[in-house]
Amino acid sequence: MNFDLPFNFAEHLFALNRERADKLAYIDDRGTLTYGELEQQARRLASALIANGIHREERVLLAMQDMREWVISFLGAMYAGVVPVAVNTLLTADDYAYMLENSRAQAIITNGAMLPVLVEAMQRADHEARQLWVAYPEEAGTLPQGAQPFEAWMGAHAMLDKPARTMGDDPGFWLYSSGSTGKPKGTVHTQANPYWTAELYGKAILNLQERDICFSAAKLFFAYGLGNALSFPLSVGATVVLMAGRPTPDATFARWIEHQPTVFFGAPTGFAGMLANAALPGREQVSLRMCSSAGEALPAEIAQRFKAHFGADIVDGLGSTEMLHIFLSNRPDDIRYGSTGKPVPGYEIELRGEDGRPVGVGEIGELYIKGPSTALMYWNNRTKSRDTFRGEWLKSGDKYSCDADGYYTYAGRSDDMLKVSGIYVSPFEVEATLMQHPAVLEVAVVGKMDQDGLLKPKSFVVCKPGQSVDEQELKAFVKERLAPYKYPRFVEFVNDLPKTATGKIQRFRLRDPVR
Ligand code: 3SK
Repeated sequence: MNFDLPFNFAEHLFALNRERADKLAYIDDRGTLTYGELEQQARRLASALIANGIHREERVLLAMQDMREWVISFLGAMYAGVVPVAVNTLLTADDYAYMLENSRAQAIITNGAMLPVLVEAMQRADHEARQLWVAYPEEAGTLPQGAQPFEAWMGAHAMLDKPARTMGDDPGFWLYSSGSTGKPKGTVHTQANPYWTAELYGKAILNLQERDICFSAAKLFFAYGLGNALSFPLSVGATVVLMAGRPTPDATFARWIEHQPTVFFGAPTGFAGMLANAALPGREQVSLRMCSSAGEALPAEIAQRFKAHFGADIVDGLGSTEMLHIFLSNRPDDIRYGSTGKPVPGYEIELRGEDGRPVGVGEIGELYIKGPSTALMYWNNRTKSRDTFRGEWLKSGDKYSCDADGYYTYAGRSDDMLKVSGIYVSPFEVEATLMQHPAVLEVAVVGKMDQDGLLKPKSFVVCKPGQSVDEQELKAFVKERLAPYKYPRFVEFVNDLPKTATGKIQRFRLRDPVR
């Protein structure tokens, strides 16, 4: 690919697939979309954005559950040079209010089930969104004034005749990345970054093929899901199964049986939950040839049990929102369970000690990555951008060791973040929420391994004198105030918390030892 010439990722995918216009690109909960229909509808949406006064490089908030309209919106916006800001669909109105203000999105594209929380966010935010387009508005009952049904809005426009003349380095889209302190960071990715992840990982490592049917438990708004269910399969002409709801074992099994995916993308918590479920289908009922896992380190035992049952390997890798996808991974033909494998060709990895120098074999160091899919920056956040994007290198925040054979093994985070079911959770945010409960005096949140060797938030709670509260109430209290996946799975009541002489909580004394 010559990136000195204009490059538009949406046009790149459409051109690759013009010869298979009648082939199914997507199957979702309501219907199907061929490659030809995808291009037509995305280019109509591109026209609709422009006709509604949205300009190149302006942002639109894409807050939608996984469905065909998500992909049409994302690629349609990129085709027009407009920047989709794809956001987590599990958040609170306050979170969306922040993202609307931070991104200065000029419009919102959503679906009916998400409308109430977005309307609340719009009421709370000092935002610039002038338009609101809603897929499946019937899910929401009535539309607020000024909102338009997605279908009618897009359908009223002809296809945009040509893509915006973007370059590979132009801003293409944003994803939000969370940190242990502060607000989520708008991570600005280029038009070319998804091209690189598809070439270096989807094709070169996973060897995805046109005949594959891909199904990702991780949703499209995650960097992991975006590669799994959009950039990778559309780069080889494969078919994708999308599901709007939570990837519970039952919902996943139903899709495995009905649509017979050949490649499934999940996270360790999901694999553990499926293996423990009585309805686990038999090997002969499914067509899985391979699975991919990311989000948290995959315990060897889960991968071995899965392989024994289905005969398919789980290929474990490490990626990040900032690098857009996986840069360190096992290979389908070279798997060492319990390790994260080796660097993906095209990426370089260094493990650095406290002095900034590379560490020796077997020693733990901070993981730095260099590669072509690195984000440009965190929007409007120079301090955090400087700390993470260090010239050609990116500081991942993970600790790893590398053995004499070149295999990398996870050794924990360098910040306090917890990776829970593949999603970052800030212990400080959970602590601040628990502290709002009238019976709570002090609290500390740390990670604790569950019986599958997977990390979950655990809170140690000191109650105010003469007061008490039960565990279920505290869990519900957090679920009502934060995105529900952040709630502490374990609660332990204690009389006091371990502290330094200066009164700082010694979280390390509450933590499980790292695997
Ligand atoms: O969590 C991961 O390992 C990951 C993988 C691919 C893309 C993004 C992320 C965060």
